[in-house]
Amino acid sequence: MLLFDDTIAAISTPPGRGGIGVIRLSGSQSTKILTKLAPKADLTAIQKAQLVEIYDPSSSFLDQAIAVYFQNPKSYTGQDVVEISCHGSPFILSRLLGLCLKLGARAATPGEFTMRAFVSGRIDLTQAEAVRDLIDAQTDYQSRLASRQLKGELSNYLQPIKAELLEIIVHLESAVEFVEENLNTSSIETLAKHIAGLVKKLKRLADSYQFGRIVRSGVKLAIVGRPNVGKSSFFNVLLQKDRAIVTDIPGTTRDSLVEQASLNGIPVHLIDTAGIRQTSDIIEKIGIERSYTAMIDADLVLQLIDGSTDLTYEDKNLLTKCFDNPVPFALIINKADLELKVTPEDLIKLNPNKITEKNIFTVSAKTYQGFDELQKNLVSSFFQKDFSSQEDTLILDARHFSLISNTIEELHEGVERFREGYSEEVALCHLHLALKKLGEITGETTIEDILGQIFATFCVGK
Ligand SMILES: Nc1nc2c(ncn2[C@@H]2O[C@H](COP(=O)(O)OP(=O)(O)OP(=O)(O)O)[C@@H](O)[C@H]2O)c(=O)[nH]1
Ligand SMILES: [Mg+2]
Repeated sequence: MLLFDDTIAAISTPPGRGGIGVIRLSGSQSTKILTKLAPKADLTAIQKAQLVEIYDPSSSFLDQAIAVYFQNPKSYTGQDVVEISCHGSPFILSRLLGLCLKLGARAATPGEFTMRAFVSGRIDLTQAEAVRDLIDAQTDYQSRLASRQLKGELSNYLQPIKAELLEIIVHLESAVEFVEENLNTSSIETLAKHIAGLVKKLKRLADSYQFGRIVRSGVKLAIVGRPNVGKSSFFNVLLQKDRAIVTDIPGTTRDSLVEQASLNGIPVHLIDTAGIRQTSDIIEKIGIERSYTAMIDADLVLQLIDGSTDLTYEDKNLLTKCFDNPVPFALIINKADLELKVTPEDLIKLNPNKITEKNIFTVSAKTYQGFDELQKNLVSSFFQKDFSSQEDTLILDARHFSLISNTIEELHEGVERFREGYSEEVALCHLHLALKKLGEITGETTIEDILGQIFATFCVGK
């Protein structure tokens, strides 16, 4: 077990000037350090903000600050914690931190406060990871999911599964102990059914990772099409700023442009590309090569079509490339403010196996019509289930996904060994492993190396 008998200190607010800057201390020396810095601090004022005068013990008055003392175990880390909110001058903050270190604290490493919270049992590992995700969240949806996990949503989902698995194991262990013969076929099938129920719940979680991964790291969306169909105009609408140059001259965009945006709370990396056509212009040719590369690298390709004119050879040629590309695609009929010459039905007819109503959107980058629908449905239309509109528990973390997949494998293995007539000990071993893997998600069973890796991804002071 990790032991934390030293006191750590860090500046918990971001670098640079600010209205307020916070120094945080955690450990048994926290109050001693506070009284050395602020001799008049009242240590009986627990969890109460108090105005204190901070002195450099060897010289002079430093700043007026608000100090709060959280007595253990009722603190973020479960230890004595002191937070000093002083004026947000980088100079004062670094001087104050220097004094804390001189008075016996050690500089905290990234995530060390949260690691202490985990080790003292204040939060489990999924909640600790949620703290990091909440700080890193860049969209409203990401932050909502992180706060749900912080409240223990994933742990609560897993808890009954773990309890049930433990019950199965205990039952089997006692059967092994007291019954001489192997389990009979009907008992094995009852067990298999029971385990299949657990696997179903775990599989639902594992399946949600396909979407969760995207919520966490974002989707790469490549906007492609022949020249002048309105790719750059469409890109600008999604970005909500006039980023790409738009003109009525075909071949305006020469090089791929990448910008970050958010679609219904999901982060997206939008790529505007050069219009694809036959050309002898060397610069344009290089740009078009990049458009093809963007199509291959993307998570989702959006082929824009100018709905106000008939489909051209170039449109159809590019469509064939979309069919052959392993990346999923959607077709956007643009310029819907004009009379439409291309309808979704026309496109579906071209290849009903590959084009369905689900992957066609009709919009106007001029009047913005159709964009609400597109924002709402574009990303989720590529997943079996619309996770974004539900309050379902999602997994976003590769670590959780891998442990849940391992658990499912061990459960399958266990049942198979029983069916194949192996000794109960062998089959039970897989069920124990399954339980261990589940425990690793919340941190009940874990090893220090993994903790080090997880907390290293945090910021200092958290
Ligand atoms: N009426 C109408 N015109 C549009 C719409 N979207 C784009 N346009 C016009 O179509 C022309 C081409 O738009 P762009 O956004 O530059 O097209 P592009 O596909 O990026 O073109 P390239 O960069 O040349 O490949 C411009 O004159 C736009 O104003 C739309 O929804 N409706
Ligand atoms: Mg363009």
